[in-house]
Amino acid sequence: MVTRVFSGIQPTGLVHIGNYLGAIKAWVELQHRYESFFCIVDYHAITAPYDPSQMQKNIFDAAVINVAAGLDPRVSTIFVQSHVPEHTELAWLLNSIAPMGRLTRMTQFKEKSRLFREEINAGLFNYPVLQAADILLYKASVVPVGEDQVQHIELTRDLARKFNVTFGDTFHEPEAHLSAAPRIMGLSDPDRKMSKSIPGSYIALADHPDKVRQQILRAVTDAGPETGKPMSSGTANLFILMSQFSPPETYERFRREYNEGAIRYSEMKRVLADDVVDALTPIREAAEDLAARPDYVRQILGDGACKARRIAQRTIVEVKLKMGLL
Ligand code: AQP
Repeated sequence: MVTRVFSGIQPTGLVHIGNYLGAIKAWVELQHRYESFFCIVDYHAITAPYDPSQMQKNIFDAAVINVAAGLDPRVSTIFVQSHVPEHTELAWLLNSIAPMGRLTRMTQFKEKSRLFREEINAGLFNYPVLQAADILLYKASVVPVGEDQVQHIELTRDLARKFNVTFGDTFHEPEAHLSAAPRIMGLSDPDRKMSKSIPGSYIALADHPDKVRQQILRAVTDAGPETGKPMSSGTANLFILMSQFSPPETYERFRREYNEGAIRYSEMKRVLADDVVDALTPIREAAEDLAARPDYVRQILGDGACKARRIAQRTIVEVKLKMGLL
């Protein structure tokens, strides 16, 4: 049996370094080891308030930036969720075995319900079931995601197990694959995760170098290390970014200075900003080239949907047969 990788990204705004370090970087590595499916999950994106006139642009931009970051359409299947209708079909079938109580306890549902108090919809509540369908449709066993998604992958495992027990062996129980930096915090508020929907919290992969520098220089830290006190979340976040973007000797030098109480955050930020700019420049340039070839980008998504759909249709027939619907 081939090992398959599945993961997704919402077209909800500018893709940022949190998405990159938590998920996309691992996708780029794993695509050369396993059969890989990467999905722009537009049906997930409509569960929160959004601007319909921006949706197609967001989908296009998400495709561009992911390919620019290294997803290779020659080895990976890259497609848009709503182009493969079997995603919602399987989600409905899985809804019939998904426990209501469990969905009520999902952290993301609780957080987003607080955020969009006036707009809590059934789609937001059922979001994790659609996510389980996304993964199980391809019988994926490896799901590279950020830490915020682990609870949803656990639900996916449980739904796979329950389906297998109830209707006969069908699905793998997929595993979340976490990167070395699975939770990047916001730069303006390091107690909340970096998010597309929180302006000031993120650095977008396509940001201009001046903006990248400005965002890092403004990042919240603390007045300086205090003996006996744990490192503040803002400083810890900068060290995580440094561990990912800077050479090891740079990271070690600033850690030593922090331990000795001699660190100058302004200097640390300047060095980190240069290293982030160096890492992001090739991605931004590749994205500019790709954006100038919209037909090529649409062809990647069209080919991806055709390939994904062939597999998705096979799974749906198998599931419906097992559930007595065929
Ligand atoms: N801050 C983060 N640190 C590490 N990983 C992250 N991911 C998201 N934020 C971080 C991971 O990126 C992948 C794609 O995320 P998504 O677009 O599907 O959803 P999200 O978690 O809702 O991302 P945002 O940026 O926070 O979007 P909004 O503001 O629209 O809610 C996922 O694997 C996710 O874990």
